[in-house]
Amino acid sequence: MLFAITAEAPMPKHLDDAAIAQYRRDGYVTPLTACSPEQAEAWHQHVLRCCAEATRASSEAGIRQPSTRVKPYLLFPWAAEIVRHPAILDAVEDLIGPDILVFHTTLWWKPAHSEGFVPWHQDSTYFGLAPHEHVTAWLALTPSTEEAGCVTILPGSHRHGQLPHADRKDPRVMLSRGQSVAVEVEPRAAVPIPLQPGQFSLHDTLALHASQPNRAAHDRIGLGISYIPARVRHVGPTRLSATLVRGQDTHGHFDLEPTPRAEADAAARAVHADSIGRFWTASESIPEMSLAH
Ligand SMILES: O=C(O)CCC(=O)C(=O)O
Repeated sequence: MLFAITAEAPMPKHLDDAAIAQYRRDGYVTPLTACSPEQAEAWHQHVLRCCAEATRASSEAGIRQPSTRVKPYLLFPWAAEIVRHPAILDAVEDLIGPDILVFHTTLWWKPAHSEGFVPWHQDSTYFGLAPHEHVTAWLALTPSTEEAGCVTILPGSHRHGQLPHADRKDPRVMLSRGQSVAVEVEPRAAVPIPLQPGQFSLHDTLALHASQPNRAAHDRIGLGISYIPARVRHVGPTRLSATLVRGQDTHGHFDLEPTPRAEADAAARAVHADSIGRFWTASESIPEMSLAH
């Protein structure tokens, strides 16, 4: 008797087939659970302890993104734990496979009753990565409701490919250069992504998304974590760094970053400064990247 040998798709670890199909079709999937509300609250307290002072000082100086809110997983062991959380990595693995790097992370902090907002944009615009397989996980540490200005997404927009972006000179824009997609977006087609603390969403790097000001009485705080499969490379001349969080890196497209051993100690600060320094250097050589987050 002859047997046909077929390669079976691996069993999903977190997402079911319907969720994977939704991600491929709509460019996002939500809500998913990473951890308990108590764990999210513990991380929230670390954010307040480690990042509040820099956030206040930067906001007074007109800096949109203080450095402790960019790649915090290189400075703080608690943030290194978040980006390695098994429930998040299981879901990401279901989409991009088992060899996973963290390329970037932004702590998105919208104070209560504040005017800051995020215009429609695609993450792909400012990362200079190819192919476009990067997945953003957005993890809520406080309630991210419509009133609090949760992330809103345009379903299916990832299928239009890379769209042109332009700088937007509006001080309320929370992206570092005020970048915004240069096409009209029909707001009625947009879908809000409310999340409770400990829940996360996943969106495709080409999916158009935005968020409104925080009209709620509480700060809206979450982390946008950029995961890439190890096969993805940076297209510019600058050699960038990234963190291997699962599997193996047999491609060597990035210098691998170490895990912080102590909170913002000298070694962690040096690694962090080197990593974000390279990122800004790279952004000067790639026109799209110059619109960096
Ligand atoms: O947190 C927000 O409001 C925006 C998040 C975002 O643009 C992202 O995670 O890519």
